[in-house]
Amino acid sequence: MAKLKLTYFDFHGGRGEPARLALSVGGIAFEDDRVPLTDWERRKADTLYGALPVLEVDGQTLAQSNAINRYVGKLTDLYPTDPWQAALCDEVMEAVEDIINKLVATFNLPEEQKKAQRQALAEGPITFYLTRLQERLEEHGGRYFAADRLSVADLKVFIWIRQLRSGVLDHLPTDLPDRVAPKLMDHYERVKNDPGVKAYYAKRGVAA
Ligand SMILES: N[C@@H](CCC(=O)N[C@@H](CS)C(=O)NCC(=O)O)C(=O)O
Repeated sequence: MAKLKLTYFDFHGGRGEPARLALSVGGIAFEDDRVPLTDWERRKADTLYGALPVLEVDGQTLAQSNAINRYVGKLTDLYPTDPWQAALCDEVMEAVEDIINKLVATFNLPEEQKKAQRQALAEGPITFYLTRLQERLEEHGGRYFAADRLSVADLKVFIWIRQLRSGVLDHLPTDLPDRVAPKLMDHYERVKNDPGVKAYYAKRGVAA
């Protein structure tokens, strides 16, 4: 088995968390390199595109979160082998990237502007993406986003919704997913109660 090192920030969530979670759920050993935010400026120049996550595989580097998710999904049997189901899995992961990018654009705004833009995002694009993801879930059987079984797409949606509900993003109502996408919340609970997901959070001493 290749030697894996996954580097990402030292918090529970974000673009690197699905791969960390997938490797843990799949029982694949990896070096979990968690970068404190205070070290980032020093380490940024050493990364391929000046951003995290990055995955090292036997000393070779892979960047871009969804490329990493697909790769670790294949290692852990959390990525569909059927080409169409794999494409559905990809679609959902890219959709989550789109909405994450809209949120990231608010991170460094002055407080009043951030508040206004986040409120507008909550009423517009976030509600829209939650609704559309819920529709896609239902179109594909209602349990999982692809191949009727857990995949990296489910983990990525779960982690995004976990972040929305956590309150770490100021000015976003934490009950928004529950209000606008109840069936997506059933999916959230399904993923949260997966034994591998539960074990991951229990080991880190945080609520799933
Ligand atoms: N398209 C990239 C985006 C990576 C990215 O922007 N990562 C953020 C953390 S989620 C980052 O490294 N931010 C710090 C910086 O840009 O200096 C991916 O999907 O991996």
